This record gives sequence, C-alpha cells and structure tokens, in this order.
Amino acid sequence: MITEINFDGIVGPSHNYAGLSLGNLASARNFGKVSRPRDAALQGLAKMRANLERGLAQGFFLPQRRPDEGWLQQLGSTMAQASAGLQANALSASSMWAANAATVSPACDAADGRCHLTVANLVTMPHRSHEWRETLAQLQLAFADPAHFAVHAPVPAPFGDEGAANHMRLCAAHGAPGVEVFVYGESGGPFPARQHREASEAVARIHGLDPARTIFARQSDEAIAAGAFHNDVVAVANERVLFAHEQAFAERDALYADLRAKLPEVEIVEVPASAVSLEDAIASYLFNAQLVTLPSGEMALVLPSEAQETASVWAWLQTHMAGNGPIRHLFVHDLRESMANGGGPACLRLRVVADPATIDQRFIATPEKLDRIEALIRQHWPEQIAAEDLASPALWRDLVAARSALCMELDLRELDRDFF
Ligand code: SUG
Repeated sequence: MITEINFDGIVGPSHNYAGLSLGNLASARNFGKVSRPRDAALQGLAKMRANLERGLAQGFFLPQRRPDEGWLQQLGSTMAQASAGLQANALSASSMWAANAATVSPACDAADGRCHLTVANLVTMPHRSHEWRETLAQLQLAFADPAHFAVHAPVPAPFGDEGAANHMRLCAAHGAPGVEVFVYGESGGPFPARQHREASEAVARIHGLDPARTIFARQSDEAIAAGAFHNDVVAVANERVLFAHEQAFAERDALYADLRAKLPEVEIVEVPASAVSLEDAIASYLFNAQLVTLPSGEMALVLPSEAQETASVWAWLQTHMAGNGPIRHLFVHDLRESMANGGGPACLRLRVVADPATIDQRFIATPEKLDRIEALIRQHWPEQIAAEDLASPALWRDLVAARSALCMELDLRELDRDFF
C-alpha cells in the first residue's frame, strides 16, 4: 500500500560540536561544547519508536563512516597529517540530517510512474560535501527495484542542492498527484544561500515533473539572515496543508495564489510575525516539526521540546488547538543534542511516498530492530566528545569500529567500506 515513510538518519558515533555551518546559528553558538553522541542517537531512536507506535511507517539510514579517510586521501592527507579544521570536516556526523540526503518525488508526480530520488550534492559546506557518495550507495541499496524507483546521482557543482529540506509537496492525499514546491535562496545577505534555483530546476527536470504542477519560490532574505539556512526551518507541508511563517517566502502572495490555483483544496496555516517572531520561530524550530497524518486521518505536529519552552510559540499552538485548525495533536520530543547543531525533528528524516514492500527491508524499522539498534548504541557510541578528543587516533578507531558493528547488526556489511 502506498504510504508516507519517514526515513530517519541514525545519529553517528562522531556527533560533535565543531561549529562548521556558517549561517546555522545553533551550530555557531555551540561551537566547542562537549557533545553526547550516545544520548543524541538514543533521542533520535526514541522519536522513531514513538512515530512507529503512532502508526506511522518508519525507516532509517545508517550513519556514515567517520573519519572519512577516503575524502582526506583525495585531499592528499591522512587524519594524522590533517589540520584541526580538516579533521573536524572529516569527522562530522552531519549525515544524520536525512532531510538533506535527497529530493524525493513520488511515482504519481513523475512522468514515468516511478518514484525518483536525487541525492543532494551539499556543496556549500565542506563537512557535508562528501556525504553524497555514501548516501547514493545507501539509496541505491534501499530503493533498488527499478520497476518502482529511480535513484539519481547529484546535480553537478557549482549549483548547490540541499535536498528535501527545500522541497515541499502539497496534495489531496499522499498517494494522489501533488504540486511540488522547490524553495531556493539567493545570496547577498550575511549568510550563504545553500539551495540554488538552477539545482532545483534540474531536479524537477530529472524527476520528469509536470511543469504545470511545479512551483519555484524564493526564500526571503530576512529568513536566511535570521538563520533559516534551509526552508524547512520556516515552513513545512503535509498533504493539503502548508504551515509557514509569514516571512518565509520572498513573494508570498504570488506563491499562495499559485498554490490555490494549482491545488484548490490547499489550506495555508500562516503564523504571523506579530504572534511569533522569526527569531522565536528559528530558536524553537516550530516549523521544523514533522507535520504528519495519523492513521485516524488527523494531523499532528512532532515538535522539539524547545517549541514548548518558547512562550510565544507554545501560546500560538495552544490557540490553534483550541480553534478549528487542521493540526489536532502535538507530540513533544527531547532532541537537544541534534538541535544544538541546528537539526530538529524534520531535519532528521527523509519522506518517501511509496509501498514499503517495494523497499529493501533492511532499512525498514520494527520495534524489535530498534531494540537491537538501541542495545548496540548503548554499547558502542561514545558517551561524550570534547573538542580536544577530535585529534585522538584512539577515538577515530573506536568510531570506525562502532559503525562496523552497526553494519553487521543490520546485515548491511556492504556499507562497511570506503566510498572514495
Ligand atoms: O547542514 N548542521 C546541519 C543541520 C542541518 C539541518 N537540516 C535541515 N534543516 N533540514 C547543517 O547546517 C552542524 C555541524 C557542525 O557544526 O559540526 C551542521 O552541519
């Protein structure tokens, strides 16, 4: 049966705070802090488990092998020879944010009737620019059936593509043809625009989308300057509902009009800046919630605890719940370790609308499999990593061994290798 499956990135054992993402305020603010990789992975796992219990389909991707010695080799270095900056770039666990793994168009939107996935090149940030090779390998394994899926290599540089974080799909129901909205940024402000229009247009062409049901919208400069380095920090869509901050888009009225023309049943839930400032929206990650349809047909928001702790945000949510709005349930999760690097509930997952039976079952979560993953994380993931630990060869060895153990546990030995 066609359904929406959320694939979460399992947080890797090297999760740390090296302040690598310019324009991502949380990453900069927490630079140098001691990270807690085991807690980070358990927090992510608890969210997966809860979503499964809510009756949602759940999958996962493996953390990538770090340090990425193959990447360093291409740069003429080894970990031991590399500068502290390069070491940090080779060690980041940033592939946990699966919303940046790829852009996905379900079969019902594509000309050839297959689900298309284009891996994101992530070229703007050095620490993320080497994720795509292993992401491609994992997607080729998970979505290997050519009758149902087409997995594409990334759009070439220099056109920055950050995947589903800048892509929204609106439709009457997940399995019905939808309107795909690609949100891009333009540089000029203090921070880089990570999604280029040229990349979004290329992805739409590669997926064989109908131009009459495709929209390209520009992210507002204020949103990027306020720290919305991806559109999914200020807007999220699910089925017929668009939930967005008033200042998310550069030409908001034109976008809303276009959406209403292309999908008359669309319901736009806009949060005004007078109720929640852009700063509060970004600090709380209100819009980085997962907006999901429960088996009952009602919609729910899966929120980070920061949303509950931000007075303006919680007040807006309470008012919405008391009214007749489409969001009927709020689920709050502690994802503090990921949040401290700018990754909320929606960053941690990639949505794929497909029949789970057509996907390699090794990537599909069950309660029993999550128990096994949890036990392994408790045994192998470091409890904490301080800035000075990043230079420790003993830590590098432990990180590779921890990930190998997970590959074995999940019968995904073919991923236990170098991808360069
Ligand atoms: O690309 N943080 C990620 C957060 C990605 C969030 N994803 C979505 N919004 N979909 C990023 O900026 C921080 C890593 C560091 O500083 O070590 C980081 O990469």
